[in-house]
Amino acid sequence: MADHPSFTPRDHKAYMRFALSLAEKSNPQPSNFCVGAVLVDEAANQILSTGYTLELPGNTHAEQCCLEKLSASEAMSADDVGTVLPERTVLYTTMEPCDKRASGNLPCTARILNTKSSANGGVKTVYAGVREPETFVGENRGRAKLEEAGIACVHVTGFEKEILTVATAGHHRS
Ligand code: HJL
Ligand code: ZN
Repeated sequence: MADHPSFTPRDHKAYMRFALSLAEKSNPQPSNFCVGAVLVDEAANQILSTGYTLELPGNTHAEQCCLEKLSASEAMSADDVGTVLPERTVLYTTMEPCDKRASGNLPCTARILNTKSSANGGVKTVYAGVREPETFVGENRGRAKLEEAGIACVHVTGFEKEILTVATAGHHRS
């Protein structure tokens, strides 16, 4: 497993700051947001996986990279990644998971919901740093869908300005 930094248990701001440092690694584009994400076993206080926008080949999102890197490391299909998630798995992401993608690719909300059907119940809580700006797909219903399915969504405050600056670094300014 990759070497990950360690933080005080449930220090949400420290994990969010780490997610932001990952977002900064993403190559800015005019057509998406640069986002960072961290998948954590909250009971063991262990980082399971990390990801940032366009980290994996193709048009990939931060949360998608987190899940796909973990499934790849376990030599399993991305569809089955829920089966390796511990009981208290939580996801930190600088921007709330997408529910619609201009590209038509599978949204990250659907990927997260897909983990629910596994024995341990998949991702339990999503900690997000900002709502998604309405730039590309209008209002994001991801958070509402996650909450309707029993996945808690928590806003980690204090990084909004930095997160949005990093997220929109490749956007054309008018
Ligand atoms: C989140 C990401 C990322 C976005 N959102 N939570 N994580 N890039 O890694 C949301 C935005 C989509 C556009 C374009 N961005 O990315 O709505 O080309 O980037 O599929 O809708 O869609 P594609
Ligand atoms: Zn996404």
